[in-house]
Amino acid sequence: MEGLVIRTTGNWYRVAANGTCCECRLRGNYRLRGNKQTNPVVVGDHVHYDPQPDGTGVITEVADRANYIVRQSVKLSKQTHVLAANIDLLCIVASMGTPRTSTGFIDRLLVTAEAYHIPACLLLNKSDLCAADEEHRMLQAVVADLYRRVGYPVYEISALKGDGVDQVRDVVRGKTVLFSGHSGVGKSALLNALSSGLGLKVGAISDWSRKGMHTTTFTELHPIADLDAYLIDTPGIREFGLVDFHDGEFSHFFPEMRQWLRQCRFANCTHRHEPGCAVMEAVERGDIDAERYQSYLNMLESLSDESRGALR
Ligand SMILES: Nc1nc2c(ncn2[C@@H]2O[C@H](COP(=O)(O)OP(=O)(O)O)[C@@H](O)[C@H]2O)c(=O)[nH]1
Ligand SMILES: [Mg+2]
Ligand SMILES: [Zn+2]
Repeated sequence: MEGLVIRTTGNWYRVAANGTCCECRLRGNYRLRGNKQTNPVVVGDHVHYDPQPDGTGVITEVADRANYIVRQSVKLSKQTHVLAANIDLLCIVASMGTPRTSTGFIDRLLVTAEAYHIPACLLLNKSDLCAADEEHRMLQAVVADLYRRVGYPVYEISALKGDGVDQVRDVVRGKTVLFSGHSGVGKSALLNALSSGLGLKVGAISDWSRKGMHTTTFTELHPIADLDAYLIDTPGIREFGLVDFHDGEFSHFFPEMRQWLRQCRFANCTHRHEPGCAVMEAVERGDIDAERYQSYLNMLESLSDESRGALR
């Protein structure tokens, strides 16, 4: 049987096929691809499985992935954690209210999406709070403008009031979409607003889970028949480790930098301090946003920290 992995918990994989679900295990001698990945089967994987007499299944094959998105499972460890596979769109859910999402965090997710060739858009949720909060309103306007100028679609929405939800429905229609962002920004509330039948738990975040223990949380893919879509709700992400990156690459994952890269005096310019750097000149002219450039520098910095850590 062929099916789609919609949920993984420990050694069990829930596989959807022909409108039903089968709880599957991985064949005992299944060879892990590489040994750096902690999870061989993830949500979004297409698998082949053999039904067993007891109603469970045994996964015998995992189809090649069109793409996947990875994060580090533990900071500074070499192990990586694949979040999901075969994704058509990454929706970054952010909030300028509480909790406030930093542009640095948004940039890390965007760079990750660029690196894995996954189109991304930004959903600024909790827009209803703008009316009563001047700071929220100003911040949201600045952030929306920043990412629109880079070229990313930005939607200012309210999962609570339903504002902009129809627009998001059109964006996700027919796609497999990964929703990502910190705990508490409203991912589950948004998915519920997109599809009334879902009934996901909203706001049920206890203090200990905020501190990064993700033993009881899991990534789940929800088939939404009337949207012909698969929506993936992730547990809140605190850290997004930059894995599989090399120093010179980052600038290519900032769309607004790409056009200047070939004009730097040195072919191996890191755009930090080199004379004749076209990127730094573009920052000075305001053609590249200073905050985005700062994110770029921070990523270079944390990359070297992370690889130093991995060497220990
Ligand atoms: N004011 C406001 N609150 C929201 C909105 N969306 C979600 N919330 C609230 O934010 C909290 C976290 O929502 P939840 O969906 O659980 O966030 P998640 O951790 O990203 O899944 C809950 O108390 C929600 O009621 C919104 O658009 N406006
Ligand atoms: Mg949630
Ligand atoms: Zn340069």
